[in-house]
Amino acid sequence: MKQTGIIYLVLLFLTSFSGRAQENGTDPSLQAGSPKKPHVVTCVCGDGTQTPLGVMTDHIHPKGEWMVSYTYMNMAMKGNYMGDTRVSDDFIYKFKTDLAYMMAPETMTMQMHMGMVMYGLTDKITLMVMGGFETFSMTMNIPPDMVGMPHMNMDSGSTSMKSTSSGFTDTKIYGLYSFLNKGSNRLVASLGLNLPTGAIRAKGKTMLGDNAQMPYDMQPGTGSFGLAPDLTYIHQFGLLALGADLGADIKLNKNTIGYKLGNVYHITAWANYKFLPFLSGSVRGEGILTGNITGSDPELADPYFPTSDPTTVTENYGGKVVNLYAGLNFHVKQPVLKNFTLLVEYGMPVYQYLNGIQMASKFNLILGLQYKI
Ligand SMILES: [Cu+2]
Repeated sequence: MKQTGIIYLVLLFLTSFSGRAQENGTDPSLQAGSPKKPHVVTCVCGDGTQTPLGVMTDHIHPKGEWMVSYTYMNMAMKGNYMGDTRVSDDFIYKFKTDLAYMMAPETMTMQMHMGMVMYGLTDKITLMVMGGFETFSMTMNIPPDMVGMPHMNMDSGSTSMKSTSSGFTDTKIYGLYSFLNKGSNRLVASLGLNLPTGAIRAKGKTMLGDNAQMPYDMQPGTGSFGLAPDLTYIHQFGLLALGADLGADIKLNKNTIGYKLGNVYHITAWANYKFLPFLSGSVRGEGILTGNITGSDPELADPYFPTSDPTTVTENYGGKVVNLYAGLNFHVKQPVLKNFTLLVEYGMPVYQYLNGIQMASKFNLILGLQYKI
C-alpha cells in the first residue's frame, strides 16, 4: 500500500510539470523525434542525466561544482528459497532431522535514507561521499504446535513474531576519474573506500529476548573496511544512451565481532531513451553475486539459535540474483528547477539462486532527488 502511494505521488509530480515543459519546448535538439539533429551530450555533470538511479558511479563534475542528493530505497523480501527453488514454511521446519528450524522468515523490508555529496576536484577527478540510515523489519513464523514452548520469546498464542532494527550505515568515500569523455563516449573509473561507521550491534526482538543482538541481515553496517572499484561506460546514440557498469565491494577485514560479510560483485547494463525533453525512461538488467560470510557472531551461535532461526546461520547467506529494473529520470530546463533531477527506479528479481535457505527478494524501489550547485 505504501509503495503504491509513493508511485502515485511520483506520477502526480511528473504529470503536473509535463504540460509546462512541453509548452516552452526549451531545447529543440532535445525534442524527441527530430532525427535530423543528432543530439550529442557534451555535459558530464549529471545535468538531466540519462543514467538510471541505481548506478551512481557514472559521471564526474567540472572543477568546483557540487552536487548533493537524497535517495530513498525500499527493498522487500517475501517467502523463502533454497537454491533456486521456493520452499514452504513446513519444509523449513522439517528439512533436516539434525537441523530442523523452529522458525521460518515470512517477510522483510529494508528502508534506507541515503545522502550523497559530490565535488569536482579537477575537471577529471570528482570526490563523492555517501552514508545513510537504515531500518529493517522482519516477520517470522513458528509451527502452531510450538506455541508456548520454553525459550521462545513469542507473544502468547501467536504463531508469528515481528522484529525491527535500525542504525547508521557505513560511509563510502569515492574518487571518480574520467578516462574518456569524447563525443558520444564516456568512461569513468572509480574507487570507493568503505569506512565501518555503520551499526553492527543493532538490538531488537529475537527468540532470546526483546533486546538481543540481531542477525547479520538486520545490521546496517558491515564493520569492515572495504574497497569498491567500479568501471562505467556510456555511449550516446542521439536520444538513446546505452551504458554498462562493472564493480565490486570487497571487504578487507573481519569486524570487531569476528565475522566478515561476503564480497559483492555486480554487473549491470541499461538503455535509456529521452522520449520527452524533460523525461527519459530506462530499462536495466543487473546481476549480483554475493559471497559467503567468514567467521561468525558468537552471540548468534548460541546453542538455541542455529537450530531455530535460519537468519542466524552463516551458511544461509550469499548467492546470485538477476534483477530487471524500469526507471524514469525527470529534469526540467527551467530556472531553479534545472538544478534538480528527480529519479525513480523499480526492480524485481527474474532469477535468484540463494545459498542455504534464505528470504527471497520481491522488489526494490529507489527514489532520488539530486541538486547541483
Ligand atoms: Cu554528481
